[in-house]
Amino acid sequence: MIITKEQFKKDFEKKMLKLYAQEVENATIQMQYFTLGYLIKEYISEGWAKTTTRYTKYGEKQVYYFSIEFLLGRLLASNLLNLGIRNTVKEALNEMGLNLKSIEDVEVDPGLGNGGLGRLAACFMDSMASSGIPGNGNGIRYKYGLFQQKIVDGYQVELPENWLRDDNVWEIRKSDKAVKVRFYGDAWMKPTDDGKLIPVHTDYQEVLAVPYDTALVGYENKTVNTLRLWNAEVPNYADEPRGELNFHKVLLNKREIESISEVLYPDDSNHEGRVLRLKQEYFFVSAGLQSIVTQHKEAGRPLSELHNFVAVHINDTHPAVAIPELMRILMDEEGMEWNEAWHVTQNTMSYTNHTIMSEALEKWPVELFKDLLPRIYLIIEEIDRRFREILTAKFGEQQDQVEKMAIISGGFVKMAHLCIHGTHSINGVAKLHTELLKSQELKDFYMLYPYKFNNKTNGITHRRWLMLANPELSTLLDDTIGTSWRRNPQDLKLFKKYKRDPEAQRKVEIIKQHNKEKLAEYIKEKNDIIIDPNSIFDVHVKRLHAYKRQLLNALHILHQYHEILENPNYDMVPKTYIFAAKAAPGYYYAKEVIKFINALAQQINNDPRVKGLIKVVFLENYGVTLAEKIIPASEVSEQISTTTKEASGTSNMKFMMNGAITLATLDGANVEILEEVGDPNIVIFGMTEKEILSYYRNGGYRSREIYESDIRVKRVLDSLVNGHIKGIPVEGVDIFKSLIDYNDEFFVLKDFDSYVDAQKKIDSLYQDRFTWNKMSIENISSSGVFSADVTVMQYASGIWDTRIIER
Ligand code: GL2
Repeated sequence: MIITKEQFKKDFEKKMLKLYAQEVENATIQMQYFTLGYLIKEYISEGWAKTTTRYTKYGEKQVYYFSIEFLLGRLLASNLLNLGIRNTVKEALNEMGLNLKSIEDVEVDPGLGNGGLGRLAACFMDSMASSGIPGNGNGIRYKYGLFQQKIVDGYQVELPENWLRDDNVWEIRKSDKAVKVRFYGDAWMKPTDDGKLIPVHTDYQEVLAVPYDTALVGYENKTVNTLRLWNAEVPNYADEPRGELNFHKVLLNKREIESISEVLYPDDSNHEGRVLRLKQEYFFVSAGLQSIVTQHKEAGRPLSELHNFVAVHINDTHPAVAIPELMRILMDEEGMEWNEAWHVTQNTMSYTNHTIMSEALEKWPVELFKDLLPRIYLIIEEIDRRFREILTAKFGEQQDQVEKMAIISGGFVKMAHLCIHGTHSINGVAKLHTELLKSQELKDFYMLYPYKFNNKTNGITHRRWLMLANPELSTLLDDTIGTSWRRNPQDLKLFKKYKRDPEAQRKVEIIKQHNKEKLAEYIKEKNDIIIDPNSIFDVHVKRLHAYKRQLLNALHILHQYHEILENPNYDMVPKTYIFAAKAAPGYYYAKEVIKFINALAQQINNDPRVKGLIKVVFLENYGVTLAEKIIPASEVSEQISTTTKEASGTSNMKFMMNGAITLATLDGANVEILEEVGDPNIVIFGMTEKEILSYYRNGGYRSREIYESDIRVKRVLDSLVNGHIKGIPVEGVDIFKSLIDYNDEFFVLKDFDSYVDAQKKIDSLYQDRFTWNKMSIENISSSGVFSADVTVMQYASGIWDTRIIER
């Protein structure tokens, strides 16, 4: 949009008066934030309304991205950016004596996601709007987002994240679009006089799903898409027929009903199998599908053509009940026959798999499922029965193969199997991951439905992760290669030819230095640790999980510590190791690793013998906002998961885009990063996929042998249990045991030697400034292909079959 500073100032003053009866000069920073937020929402609303009308009028195929998480991050800055008015607003505010950055810092970061999966959904939303794809999000409006993490005495403590405490300026409650979702009760097929069977569902509990819509503003285009998040509420019983009123029951159920959208499950790697989780899943899926079908009908379109107008994307298996739920709506409510309903459903739905970790694969006990969703269960039973027919036709006598692939089997409903059978497309999130799905985890299904499988490597939005997070680098890019990269991130490759240019190199280095200084200030303020902005900033930020191997990093730091203690003349490039990670509250081992890292930090940072050669920092409460501070200041990006375990990773892409050098195993999208930047511009270590798979087939390796034969490993591990590292009497022993007695499931010791070498390589590369800066520029300029704009275009053409309306 176009607005002058003068007009903006007028609007701002007027809005402030209206909201607070206050002159700008007397407004608190909170008032400034809410005034600006509401004003920007008004600016957005015209384009939003127009986009909605355009979609309905022209019948463009709509994508609905169903996801149990949307980790958006703060919206004020990104809305201003995408509207194209951030500079004008900044200057106008300045002239009024206000500071945009401080105002932006008032916004709460709504943590409606755990990590990569939820953040990917948010990047896709931004990219769909920016690429003119008619794409909507559908999810849950959790009252409490992911817990706030405090570190107390080195331990993680969780506090509730009440992000809705103050007003949320971005959402609009749409009570008139509320729908009802049914749980529990009895469902059966009742024979009719003319010999048919009709479904009956009685004694159910009804929950009112009220949508809250948030605008998703496209970058300097005319598209404003919608993220619809559902809130669970008690239905208004005044609307019920009198005979069915039962206030007492309703009030008793109030707590139970509201708990559905109360809190996000804080575990991203474990399927817990709790009934509340299944309730959440069905709740937002049913509500979303009901509203989609209603809209489709209101537009006067036949339901038999739903799939020509609507694509529903199932983000991981959490929304898998969308398959039987759409069947239910089409058959029970709209009277469609099974075969036609199945055709429409399969062609509407597509599914992304985000992990090969078996503990994360959802399966629900039949009894629990049947009890909560009796009608949906009946439909799944029928889907399973028909699927078994297909399987039997293929495998004949091999009943064990049929059983293995069935949807309901061994007393469980297997959601991934449901997704594979019930959709027309299944994709992995990086080349390696997709290959592993096809050759290992989902091999049987790949043999059955090879045409359904495809890869869509993840991506990130360069608007948030470069333009907003790293304004200085963005300006340098504008000055050097022009501004086309802002619209077409693949144009970042134009920067490549400057990799040897002394001036460009110097500027990239200065910008990194500024960002490091800012982070150093933040660390001083938050952790009261003084770090050297001239040291290497080596950064490991992501969820804490054994497979992500923060432990390998920490053990290496401990090893370096030993080296320094043993050799007072030890020479190394000073290094600051920065960690940030939340652990799932019930993930005991991960929390022990957090304590270990903090104990290590405490000891090393306060040991004068280390002479400042190493500093270790653990920043609390990792989330989108913190990532925006850390990533632009990073020089080494730790992507060191056990090969085969990280489906893709996305922070690896963000770091690369900000000029950090990736220190990585050949896992997930790291493989593709290597392909893009080339061998000299990344540091790879560790076991290959083939080696890992062969060890897994043969029951692992003998970690004790490494402990006994490698004196560095022995020295490190012994100091976990002999009191050398203070403050971890229990944790040290548990970690020791996990590595030695339980045979090091994630190959930490097996990769130790190669990691030590890789770290040495980083040090020597860093000392050669020309080489390092050149590598940094190579990384920035090769990062464009990892823009989510590229990824969503591939989804649009390869899966959803949507047209791009405008850019
Ligand atoms: C994840 C994968 O672990 C991660 O590698 C991937 O980048 C993201 C997005 O595809 O999905 N799967 C998952 O359950 N979470 C992830 O981050 N939480």
